[in-house]
Amino acid sequence: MPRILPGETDIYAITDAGLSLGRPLEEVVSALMGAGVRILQYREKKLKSGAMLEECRLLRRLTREAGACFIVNDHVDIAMLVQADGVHVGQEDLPVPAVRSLVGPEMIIGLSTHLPEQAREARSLGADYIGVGPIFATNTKEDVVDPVGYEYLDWVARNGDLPFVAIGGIKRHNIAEVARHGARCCSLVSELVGAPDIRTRVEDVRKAMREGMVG
Ligand code: 3NM
Repeated sequence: MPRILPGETDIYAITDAGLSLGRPLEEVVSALMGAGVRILQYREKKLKSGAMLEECRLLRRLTREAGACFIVNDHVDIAMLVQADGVHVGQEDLPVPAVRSLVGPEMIIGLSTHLPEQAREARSLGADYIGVGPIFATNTKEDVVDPVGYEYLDWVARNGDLPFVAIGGIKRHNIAEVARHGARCCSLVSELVGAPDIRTRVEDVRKAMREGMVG
């Protein structure tokens, strides 16, 4: 199973049923896989555990067929049950060392960070990569901290010692700038799952990101 980390690929997609224009999860994720997205995170807040488990089983199959990395948000138990490639936790979730003791050495652990102190701490805690955000304001995540802007991203790009993914309010129109500030992997939720034509949107986002990487 692929152990793909941010930095090894450009786009990191995250699911959100509420933003997917009423389309079934399978359709949304198949489109993302068809567009060549190589990391997919399952992030659903409103379902019961049993329903989440079923959805994760489906996504495990789709990502495996596509050779993509599959990460489950928050739910360590579900990640283990479906043999996901990784689990992603936030600062308020189960601490990374506790997650590591459950999942073993192989599973990828991602940690959301919002401050240099948190980024500095992440490696010693045992995280494999960090989320850096929210770069811009976003309505997608409840209880999100204030946008960190480019200041924190610049700091991580210069001083960070782990692979990182920029997240929060990233769109076609601003992703080139995010890349110019050092991001080599960006996570987008509403901009991808909310697109009427997901495949074309991924292509547009990639193209814009590459412009920022050379510019
Ligand atoms: N985590 P959109 S921001 C899931 O800063 C998530 O850690 C964030 O959604 C963080 O691309 C965020 O629609 C939501 O703005 C990003």
